Amino acid sequence: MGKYQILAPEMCKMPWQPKPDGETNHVLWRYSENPIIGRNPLEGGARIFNSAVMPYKDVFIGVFRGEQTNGIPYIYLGRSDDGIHWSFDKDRIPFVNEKGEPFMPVYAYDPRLVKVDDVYYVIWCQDFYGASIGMAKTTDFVTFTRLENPFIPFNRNAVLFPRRINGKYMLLSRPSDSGHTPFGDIFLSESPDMVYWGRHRHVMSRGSNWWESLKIGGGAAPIETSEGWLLFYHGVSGTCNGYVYSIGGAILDRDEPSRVKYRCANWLLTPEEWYEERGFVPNVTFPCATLQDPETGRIAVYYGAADSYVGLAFGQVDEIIDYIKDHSQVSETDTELGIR
Ligand code: BMA
Repeated sequence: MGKYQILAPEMCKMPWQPKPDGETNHVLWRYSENPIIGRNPLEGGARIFNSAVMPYKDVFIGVFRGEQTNGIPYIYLGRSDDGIHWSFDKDRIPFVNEKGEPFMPVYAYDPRLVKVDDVYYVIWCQDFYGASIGMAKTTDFVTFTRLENPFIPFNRNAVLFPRRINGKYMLLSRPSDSGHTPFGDIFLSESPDMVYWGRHRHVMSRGSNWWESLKIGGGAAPIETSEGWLLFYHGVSGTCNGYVYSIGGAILDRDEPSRVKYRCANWLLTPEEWYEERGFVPNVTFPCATLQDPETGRIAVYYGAADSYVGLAFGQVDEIIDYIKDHSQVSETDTELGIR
């Protein structure tokens, strides 16, 4: 047993590679065979990135942002035995409405996949007369029924918690504008039924640190640990040559997750490799999912790279939490409840 416990279901197998010798600057280290998904991964799809995976039965399943060859993003279903080598359905996920009739979004990107109770929820960004959040549920990965859109425009980067807290579903989101938003902070909303959302709270604002000074947004579904909810998020810096997206880490209070207990002043991963620095949009590392094993404390982070590829990075829960705590810098707007 390690120092901190991951409070999540057991994982029978998960992708893993030990930390390379001499690795000093990273508590998240990259899989040596990255990127795990390259260009033109499916017919009619030029790039897959910013995607989310989960264990399902005895394999892995995932929802993948596929940029079609006409440039419009959509969500595709993928399956894998090992979490590394993926095969994709040829067709886009066929969303339906509650009557079972086809109900496809105009476009769909940056999907997250989270299981709460016995239901799998897909959450993404879509057009709702402006960019906002779309949601659907499935129990069998065959029928995907869309739910009411939780928020009016403009909003992005919605991330659901993997369990209810005090009986309520909890969703992080990042209110924004209609374009390549040059600002953004993370908020929390709760719902009794996944339809009506309210009791909104501020969680944390863009940081005083350079790498996350422009905007931030939720990344992977928070991981429950004995120390709090471990959140991997993205932080953006606006350089003279464009945005740079890095991966940050914070720990939220377990019962009141709008309170930030620790927030790492340093990035955990930033564009350094060719597949992160070079692509359709250079200098992007964008986390959307993790796999974690309570038994060994291993964590695998799936991230989009340069809006062109999917990368995989690994870490150990004890080392990640200690690093976040040792380099934590929290402000009053981080630690307070977040209501004014
Ligand atoms: C954000 C989102 C992400 C994308 C990133 C970098 O606004 O659109 O999908 O990875 O920009 O282009």
